[in-house]
Amino acid sequence: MSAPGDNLKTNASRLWDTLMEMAKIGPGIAGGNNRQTLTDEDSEGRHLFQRWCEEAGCTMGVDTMGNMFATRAGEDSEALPVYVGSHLDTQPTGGKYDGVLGVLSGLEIIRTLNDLGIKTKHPIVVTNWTNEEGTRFAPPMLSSGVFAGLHAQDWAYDREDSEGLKFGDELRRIGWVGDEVVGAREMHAFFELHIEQGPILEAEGKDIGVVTHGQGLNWLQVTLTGKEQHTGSTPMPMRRNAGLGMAKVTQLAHDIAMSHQPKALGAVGQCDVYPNSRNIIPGRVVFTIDFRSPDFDIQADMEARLRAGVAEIAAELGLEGEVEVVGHFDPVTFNDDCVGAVRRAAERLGYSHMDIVSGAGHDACWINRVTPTAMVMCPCVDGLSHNEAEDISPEWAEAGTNVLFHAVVETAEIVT
Ligand code: HGY
Ligand code: MN
Ligand code: MN
Repeated sequence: MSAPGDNLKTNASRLWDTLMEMAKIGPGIAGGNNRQTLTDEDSEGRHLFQRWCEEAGCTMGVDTMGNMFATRAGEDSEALPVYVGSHLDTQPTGGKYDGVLGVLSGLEIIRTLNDLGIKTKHPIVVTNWTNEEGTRFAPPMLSSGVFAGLHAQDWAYDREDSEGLKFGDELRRIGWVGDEVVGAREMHAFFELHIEQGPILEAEGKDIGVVTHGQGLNWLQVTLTGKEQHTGSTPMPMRRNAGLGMAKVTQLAHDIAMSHQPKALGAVGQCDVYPNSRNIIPGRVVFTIDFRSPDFDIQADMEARLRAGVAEIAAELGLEGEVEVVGHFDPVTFNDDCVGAVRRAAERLGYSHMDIVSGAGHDACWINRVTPTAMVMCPCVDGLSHNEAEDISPEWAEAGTNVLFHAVVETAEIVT
């Protein structure tokens, strides 16, 4: 395949301005974003993205999970498109770049191809996957998971947020139920640019991460049920304290992850305590353990030990214990050819680069099941993400977008 000349670059200042425009929608309270999936702010961001894509001559398709597909036509209408994208939804205290860089860098590729009058054999499709974060509606990567056949749409539509609102109802409410059958689209390849969300690239002084693998993820939701009682007048031995159980299981999850260093991570990020009154012993707690590992066996061991530990702690404290898997995917190996295109692009463009395993989950982890897929990563300051202070340099955004541009265009095949 003809590789783009090393002089082919995207327009870094236009990309940066576009990122800053999108960041104005669903602003956080500390400089980041709160544009959670299926909120009015999400819809506003979608409309802005659609307007920009249509101004760039793309046609927009939307499927029944709200996934957005902006197509730039190719010269060969029979050729399957090369897809490029990520997600526009953010965490409640998210940054301006997590996901958003991957969508808007795809738009920048279209704009650059238009500027340069370059035609490609394969169409190119810029994609926004609905509900990558999974924070409002678990699991993460929900809609790319439905697209890749991992989840049924009906099951996804029934997912509820903490207020009991259903995914399908909220998608209808914001007016983004598309008419395309989800998963019907066929792809030639998929590429995703994403900030690393960890400290490795910055610490190693590398501008580009060539992502060869992705960690596996396991979200275990634990429900412990004891008895609401007066905190002041109930003798200690008589208590069935679900809050104490949560503390013990939280420590257990940490200890299990520490026993598999450096190939495991574990934490509790979300918990609900009922009735959450200062002078009532918690009668029920619901909390989620986020386990990660690049190793299948470690992932399985962590879940087994956690389940056994919950049973022991529940018995010790007189609680009922329940563990439900609310998010899961196995460790991922990305496609060699696509990874090679990313690596060649970094070399051709002269960017410092290294192979890396993605710590975070991404839509690419699911799309890799249905088409050859690879990811490009750029550093983020102090490795910080899922925090409003998430930050990247314009130079890192530029490097990541240029590498993505070359990998996508090489795969889409320039037609001279
Ligand atoms: O949880 C994740 O890894 C992703 O950021 N949703
Ligand atoms: Mn993300
Ligand atoms: Mn994220």
